[in-house]
Amino acid sequence: RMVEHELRLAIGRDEFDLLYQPQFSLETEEACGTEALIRWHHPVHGKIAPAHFISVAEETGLIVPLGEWVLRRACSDAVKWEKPLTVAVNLSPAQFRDGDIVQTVASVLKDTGLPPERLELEITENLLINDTEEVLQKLKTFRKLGVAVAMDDFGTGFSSLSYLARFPFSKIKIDRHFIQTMTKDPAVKAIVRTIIALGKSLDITITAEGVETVEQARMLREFGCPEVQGFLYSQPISAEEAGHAKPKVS
Ligand code: G
Ligand code: G
Ligand code: MN
Ligand code: NA
Repeated sequence: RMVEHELRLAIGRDEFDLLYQPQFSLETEEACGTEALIRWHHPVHGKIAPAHFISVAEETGLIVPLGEWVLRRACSDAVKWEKPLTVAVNLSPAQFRDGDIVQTVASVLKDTGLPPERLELEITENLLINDTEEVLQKLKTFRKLGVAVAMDDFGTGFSSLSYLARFPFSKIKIDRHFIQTMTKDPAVKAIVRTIIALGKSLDITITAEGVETVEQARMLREFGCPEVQGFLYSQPISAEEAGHAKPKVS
C-alpha cells in the first residue's frame, strides 16, 4: 500500500512533527498541561492528518517505532518549557501488544530527564478489551513510576464505567461529542454533570475536550469541571509556543 511505503520512509526522513494543544484550569485560567498531537508533512502530498495514517501505522506495526519517536520528542520538548506543564501522549493498543511500552517509557524518561510527574499517557478503552491482566500490570507500573494515565474519549465505548473501577486512571477526558451536545440536550447535560461529580468522588481529574463556545465553558464551570481543552482556548500550537501558553479567552 502506498501509505505504508511512504510511512516507512517518513520516519527516516524526519517528516513528522508534534503540535501541543494546551489544557487549562477553569479555576485559575492558567495552562496546566498539553496534549501532543502528531502531524505529517509529506514532501509531495503536503499535510496528512493522523486519521489517514495512524490506523495504517497500527496495522503494519510501524506505530511501535513511530510511537517511540512521539514519546521521545514530546518529553524532550517538554523538559525545555519555561512552565512545568504536563505533556500527554496518545498510545495505541499496538504499542502495548507489539512493543515493550514500559521499557520504552522508562528509558525515554531517563534519557530526556523529564520528571515522570510531567508525563501523561492517554489510552482508549480499545486497549482494555483484551489482555486485561497484562495491561493492568503495565498501567500500575506507570503509576508507580509517577506517570499519569488518562482515559481518552470517555463515554464513547461500551464499558467505560467498569474500566474505571478496574484500571488505575488518574484522569478522565470527556469525549468532545458530549461537550458539543450538552448545551442542547438535557440528558447529555446530566451525563456530563455526573461524570464530573464521579471524577471528584473517585479523586480522578477531569478534562472536558473539544470546548468550542463560551456557553459550553460557562456550563462546565458551573459543574465544577477542573480542566478544559478545545479551540475556544487554544488550537494545537508549536513546542516553542506551548512552553508559555495562554488562553485565547477567559
Ligand atoms: O490532532 P487530531 O485532532 O487530528 O488527531 C486525530 C486523532 O489522532 C486523535 O484521535 C488523536 O488521539 C490521534 N493522534 C494524534 N497524535 C497521535 C499520536 O502520536 N499517537 C496516536 N496513537 N494517536 C495520535
Ligand atoms: O481522540 P483525541 O482526544 O486524542 O483527539 C484529539 C483531537 O481533537 C485532535 O485532533 C484535536 O485537533 C481535536 N480537537 C481539539 N480541540 C478541538 C475542538 O475544540 N473541537 C474539535 N472539533 N476538535 C478538537
Ligand atoms: Mn487524546
Ligand atoms: Na479524546
